[in-house]
Amino acid sequence: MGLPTVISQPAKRIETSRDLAINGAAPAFEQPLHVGRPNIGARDAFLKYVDGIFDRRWLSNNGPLVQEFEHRIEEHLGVKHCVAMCNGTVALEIAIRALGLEGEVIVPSYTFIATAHALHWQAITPVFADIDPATHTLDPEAVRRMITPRTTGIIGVHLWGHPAGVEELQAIAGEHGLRLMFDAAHAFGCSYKGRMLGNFGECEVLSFHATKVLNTFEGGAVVTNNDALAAAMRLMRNFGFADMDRVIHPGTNGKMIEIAAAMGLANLDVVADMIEANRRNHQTYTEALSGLPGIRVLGFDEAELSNYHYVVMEAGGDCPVSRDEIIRCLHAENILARRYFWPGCHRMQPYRDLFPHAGLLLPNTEKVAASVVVLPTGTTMDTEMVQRVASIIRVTVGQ
Ligand code: T4K
Repeated sequence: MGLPTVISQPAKRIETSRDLAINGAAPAFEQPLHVGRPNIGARDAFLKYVDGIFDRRWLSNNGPLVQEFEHRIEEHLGVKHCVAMCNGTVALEIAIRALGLEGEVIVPSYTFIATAHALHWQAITPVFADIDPATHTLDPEAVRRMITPRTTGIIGVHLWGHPAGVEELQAIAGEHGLRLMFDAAHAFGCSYKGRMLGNFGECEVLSFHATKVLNTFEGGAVVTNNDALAAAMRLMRNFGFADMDRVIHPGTNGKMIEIAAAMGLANLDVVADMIEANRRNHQTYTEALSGLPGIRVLGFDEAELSNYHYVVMEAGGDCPVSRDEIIRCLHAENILARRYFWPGCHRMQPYRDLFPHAGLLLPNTEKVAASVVVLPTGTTMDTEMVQRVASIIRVTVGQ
C-alpha cells in the first residue's frame, strides 16, 4: 500500500516519518521507546536484599531468597507449588520432560519461538494448530483436527495474558487421554473465571524475563498443584540430586540464582503499581486509537484480572496503510514497536523446512501475524507519551 493518504493532509503530517524523509525533521522522541522496557520496582528494597546475599555468601543452589520468592508466588497465585528456574525456556523444557511428553505435541504457531523449540530440543515434534483470531490463542476445533495416534499432549499459550481456551482444551485432553500444560509466560497476574492463571492444566510455565510484567532479570518457574510433578521438577532442575551425593534422576541445571530472586521479591512488592500503569496506558491507547479504519486494539475481559502488559494493535481490513508501513513510520519516530510473533513459528527454522506447507492449515495465524503491532507501554511510559504515540499512528493512517 502506498503513502498518499497522509501526504494529502499536510496539516497533520508534522510528526510522521514521511516528513522526516521530506524535510529531515528530528524524530518525535529523542530517546527510543522500547516494547519490553524493564519495570524496575523498589530499588532500595532490592539493594537491601543484595546486602543480605553478600552477608550470607549464599549465591545459588536453592538459597533462602529463591525459597521466599517461590512461597510468595504460590501465595500470589493460590497455587500449591512454584518451582523457580533460571528462565522460562528451561522451565518449559523441564515441565515437558516431567510430564513425559513424546511423539507429537500440539502448540500454536503464533507464539514466541521458545514454545516450539522447547519441544524440538527434546526430539518431540511440535504440531502447529491454528488460533482464534479474536483472542490470538489456540482454536480448540483446530486442535482437534491436529490430533494423531502419536499425539501425547497439548501446550496452550495464554498469549498476551489472554486465557487460552482453558476448559475446551481440558475437555479435549480428557477425551483423548492427552496431557495438558500451559505456557503462561505472558500471564502472571491474570485470572480465568476468578482463579489465577497458573492453576490450570497439569502445570503452567511462567517467564520472569527482563521484558515481562514481573521480572527477575532472567527467570522462570513452573507452577502446579501436583505434588509428584513438583517433586520431579525440583530434582530435574538440580541435576537429579536427591541429597549431597545421591543422583536419582536425569537432570540439568535449571536453578534460579539468589540475585534473580532478590529482584523478583523487590518487584513483587510493587507489581500492582506496575500493572496499574499498564492498565492506564492500555486504556489511553484504546481510546486514542478508536474509530480508525482497520485498526483494533485487543481488549481484556474486564471481569477478570489482567496484567495489560502487551498493547496489541491490529492493522488490517480497510486500514489505508499496511502494518509494515505503520512500523516503519513508528521506527522513524524512535517508537520501536514490534511485529511479535511474525511470521509465526512455522515459518522459522527448523520448522519452515520440516513443514513447508504448514501455512495452508494456519490461515488465522498467517493473517494475525501479518497485522499485529505491539506498542510500547509499562512504567517508563506516561499518559502524555502514549497519547503522542497514538496521535502519530492516527496521522500515519490518515485520520
Ligand atoms: N513463551 C512465551 C510465550 C514467551 O513470550 C517467552 C519469552 C518464553 C516462552 C520464554 O521465556 P524466557 O526464556 O525468555 O524467560 C523478548 C524476550 O527475550 C522473551 O523473554 C519474550 N518471551 C519475548 C516476547 O520478548 P525479544 O527478541 O523481543 O528481545 P529483545 O532483546 O529484542 O528485547 C525486547 C525489547 O526490550 C527491546 O526493544 C529492548 C528492550 N530491552 C530488553 C532488555 C532485555 C530493554 O530495554 N532492556 C533489557 O534489559 O524477546
